[in-house]
Amino acid sequence: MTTETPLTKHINLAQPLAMADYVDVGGYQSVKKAVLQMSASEVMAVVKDSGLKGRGGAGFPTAMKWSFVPDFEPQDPRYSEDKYLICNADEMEPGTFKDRWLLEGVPHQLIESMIIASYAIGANKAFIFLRGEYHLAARRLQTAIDEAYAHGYLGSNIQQSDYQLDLYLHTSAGRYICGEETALINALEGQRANPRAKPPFPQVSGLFGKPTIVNNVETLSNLPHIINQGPSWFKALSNNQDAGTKIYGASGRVQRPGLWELPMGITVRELLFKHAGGMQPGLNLKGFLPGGASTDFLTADHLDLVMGYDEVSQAGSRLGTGGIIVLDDHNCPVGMVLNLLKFFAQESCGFCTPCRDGTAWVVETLTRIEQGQGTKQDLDSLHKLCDFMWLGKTHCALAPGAVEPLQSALKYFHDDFEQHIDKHCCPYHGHH
Ligand code: L3W
Repeated sequence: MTTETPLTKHINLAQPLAMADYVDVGGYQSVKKAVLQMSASEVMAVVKDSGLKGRGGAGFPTAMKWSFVPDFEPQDPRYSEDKYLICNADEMEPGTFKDRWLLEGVPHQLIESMIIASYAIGANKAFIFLRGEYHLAARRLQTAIDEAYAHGYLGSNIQQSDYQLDLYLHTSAGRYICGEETALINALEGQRANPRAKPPFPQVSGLFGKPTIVNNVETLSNLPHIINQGPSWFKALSNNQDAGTKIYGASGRVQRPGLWELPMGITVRELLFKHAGGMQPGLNLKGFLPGGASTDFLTADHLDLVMGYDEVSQAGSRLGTGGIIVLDDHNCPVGMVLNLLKFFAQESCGFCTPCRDGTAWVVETLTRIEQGQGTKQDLDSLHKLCDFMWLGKTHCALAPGAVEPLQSALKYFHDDFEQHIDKHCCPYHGHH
């Protein structure tokens, strides 16, 4: 356990560190160490030992993902073909603002991180796929990229090594689904942002059909610190078996909504009551989504839950992005789920029927219930729709993600749904 905050200690939202100041606090040291003193496979081995897992929502082990990039023999014609690294900065999960903090506050850290990752996987071209609305981040990233080229950290012969990397900033056209890695790749190619079928996974056939690694901003931002300070240091940062820190967040009617870099594996209670200051006066915690809108609700019975990948999954939800969305006892759970499902319905790419029509049916049904015109059959329909939209029946994870808050609300807040139907109105109406 630790109080170290490697990812965020150099954040300055008013004016991020320029190259000279960033180098003064140890910035880009990891690049020199990696490209001048380590082989790509040594970098990969250090990251593997660190236990770093993806921070975008899925928690997939980072070095394992990298290891799927094919290592062609020199005589193979594919040996000299491009490989790509893409930073997924298309942050659009409701309740999730952690990457924006890193992008606006310490853009050089991301560039440094992307050089390390690109070197490890043998990529000479890398892209930042940035949420379209993140205008300030776009300006600050481009300034930092230009500085990195000017100081020999990007381009050819990085720091007099024979390693070359070009880094491009691409701004998204603005759909939630553009953050799904294969839809992102389609968007970057200039195609419509529908997800692709997996397999093949992007690690084997991604951008322009070439091996491609897509990693989240927060995941990548750990790399310089892992290279500089080693896997044991990284593992010791956490409270549980997951290594490192996590940027957790809290939104909803807590005293101090915000973002905090904390040891991986702190409890929900510590996050919501110590850091977010507890509930606003007169309100009680009724439930929460642990990591964005596409996770299952948990309740006040889960306050001692550890916010780690396995622990939250065992409780029936997912750590997701670690951005907790809080539901209080004066807010209508049906209204909250309706609001979330409207988002998913709007953001469905429309490619597969369960998602395109399922999310729309759920919105129609929930609207009826919220307005006091619902029936018991509507509740049965919602349960059936959860089944129709579940994993394995859809083209990608969007609809199953939308099902998570819905199915868990039906489970934990069943009485609230019943009351809307029995009383022919929203019982919370006027109590906000
Ligand atoms: C090779 C296999 N690679 C998995 C790789 C895969 C990907 C990574 C995770 O969605 C979740 C989603 C949202 N061989 C592999 C493999 N991989 N199996 O591992 O893959 P996966 O399928 O578990 O998840 P995903 O499709 O990447 C991510 C949830 O995150 N979410 C949303 C987050 C949104 C943001 C944002 O807006 N910034 O973070 C929150 O919980 O619902 O379930 O790279 O290639 N056999």
